[in-house]
Amino acid sequence: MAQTCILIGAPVDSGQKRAGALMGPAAYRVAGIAAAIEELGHKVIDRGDVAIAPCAPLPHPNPAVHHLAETLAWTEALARAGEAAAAEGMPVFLGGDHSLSLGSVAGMAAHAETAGRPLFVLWLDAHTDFHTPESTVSGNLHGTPVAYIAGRPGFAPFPPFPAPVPGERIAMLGIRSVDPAEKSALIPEEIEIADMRVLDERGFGAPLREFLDRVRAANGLLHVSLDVDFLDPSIAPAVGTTVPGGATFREAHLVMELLHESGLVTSLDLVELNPFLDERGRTAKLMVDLVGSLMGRKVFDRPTRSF
Ligand code: 4U7
Ligand code: MN
Ligand code: MN
Ligand code: MN
Repeated sequence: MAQTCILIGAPVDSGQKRAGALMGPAAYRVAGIAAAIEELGHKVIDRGDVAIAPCAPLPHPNPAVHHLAETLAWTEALARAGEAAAAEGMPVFLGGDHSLSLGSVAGMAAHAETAGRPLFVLWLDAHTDFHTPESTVSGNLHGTPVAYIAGRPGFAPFPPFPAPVPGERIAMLGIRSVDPAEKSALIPEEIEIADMRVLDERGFGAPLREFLDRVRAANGLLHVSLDVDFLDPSIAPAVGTTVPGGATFREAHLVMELLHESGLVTSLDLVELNPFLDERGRTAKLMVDLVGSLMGRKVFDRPTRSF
């Protein structure tokens, strides 16, 4: 089915300390993201980059937390831009570090409330991003969005998350780095975590299909958040937080192909690309290629003889 994709540039880099993530939206455009989607028969509207005004510093009881005011401003601006875009088509957020999902998913949650449909979230990441600003040791707020989305306390001065997403509606794939404070907070949660140990044994297809069946049964909206570090660093070096043992080229494409076949995805984040760390644009190009699979590129247009 032809869709309208709304590209929203989110040059956010306040959620971590390494410079370069703000070049992400430009790198996706240079790598041809619009053409890759249009060539599959969809319409693309590029809304350009969202911007924030200069911010006065905002202190936090956890002294490690940095760039709180900027991250708060991005959250509000992206929630607004995302909610407006969701009424017109499928928002695709071009990051920017993962703190942008504090805003993108807040916008999708507000949209889901208006639509009267439950929001589901698929987190494709090496990390669980389940810190709160109070629990983070690094102070990097790109490690917090899932806790915000799930409605964990400890997010002042952020606005309360609109309609927190219950754990049963969140799934994580690719996990292989979890801090102690995140682990203990995740224990009582119903969040489905397919870590790499599980995926090595079961593959990516089966756990993903189970989650997609639940989304379909609930007539849910599905937000997918794709962190570059979900991928193995050998194929995707342009990220500040590389963790060995990630998804391979084919595993990642399979995930995207299954998502396409499900027809369920209603919004997407592309996060954590740091073009300054890339090798001749290969990571940006791979991410665009994965978007192609998510939007319906396949080897054959009809089912081939089954094996
Ligand atoms: B990303 C970390 F300590 N947990 O809090 C932290 F390991 O968006 C990493 O998934 C967070 O890349 C990674 O800083 C955030 C660390
Ligand atoms: Mn992340
Ligand atoms: Mn990560
Ligand atoms: Mn990262």
